[in-house]
Amino acid sequence: MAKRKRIIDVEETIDSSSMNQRQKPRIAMNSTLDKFLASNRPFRETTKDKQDDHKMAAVTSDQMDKNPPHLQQASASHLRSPHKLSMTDAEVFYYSSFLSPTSCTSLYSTLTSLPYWQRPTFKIFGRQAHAARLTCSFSSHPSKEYRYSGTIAGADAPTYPLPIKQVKDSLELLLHEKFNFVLLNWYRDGNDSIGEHADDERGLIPNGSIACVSVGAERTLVFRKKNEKSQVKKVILEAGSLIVMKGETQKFWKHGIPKERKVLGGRISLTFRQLE
Ligand SMILES: O=C(O)CCC(=O)C(=O)O
Repeated sequence: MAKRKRIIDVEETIDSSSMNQRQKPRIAMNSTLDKFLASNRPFRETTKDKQDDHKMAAVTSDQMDKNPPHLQQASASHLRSPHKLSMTDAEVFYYSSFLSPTSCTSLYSTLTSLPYWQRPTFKIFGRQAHAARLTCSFSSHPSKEYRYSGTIAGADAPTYPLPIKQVKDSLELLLHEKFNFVLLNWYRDGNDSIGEHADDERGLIPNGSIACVSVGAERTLVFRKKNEKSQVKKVILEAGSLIVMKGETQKFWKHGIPKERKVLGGRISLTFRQLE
């Protein structure tokens, strides 16, 4: 009998049963900013006969650019004082409400309609393996590629789709840093995940920042110290949150999103990077 080629999910490295001890940074929401953001018109208003966003046809970048979501540039004072996670040899900052709930909902819906999503395939120990999530990516330099985990991510479109460009602009304004690449991860439900890894690939600016914006369902980000595996830090990434990893964080820590089978909803992360 012919041997069937086994396609495996590569990224199931963390035991999600250890997830009950959640450590959630507590940061007060800025209601003024939130009200302001919430008052903005959502990108795609659902009409009565189109209630289910998931059934809507994919929109093109062109359509999207004509109707961008209104994301307020992050300038409120509370965004200037994020929560610094207590981790040795790391600089990780958490902003709980970078985007308002309304902006999150519309952005999530917009992003799921992008036509670029695919499930990357890796080769691990000679076997083909699918990533346990969907990805797409965009860059300020369309010819540049980002190589990670044995795969190559290039720009899926010549320019950033406008909603993503708006998030990037807001981030850059807030952080006083520039990003030239974004990798989007779509975890369709709690079965999707990313294994523990450090974003320390060649091609990234050494000790550059990585800024990750979350929309959709809450998921747990697990940090594990490389040389002391029992040192673990878990952070619940709320919808609309921003987490920024800076400095030598990638040198000393790995991070990943484990499977959490109780999570039924989807989540998308936009991970902005600095390529050389
Ligand atoms: O989805 C996330 O929050 C983490 C994504 C991540 O670790 C990565 O893209 O390298």
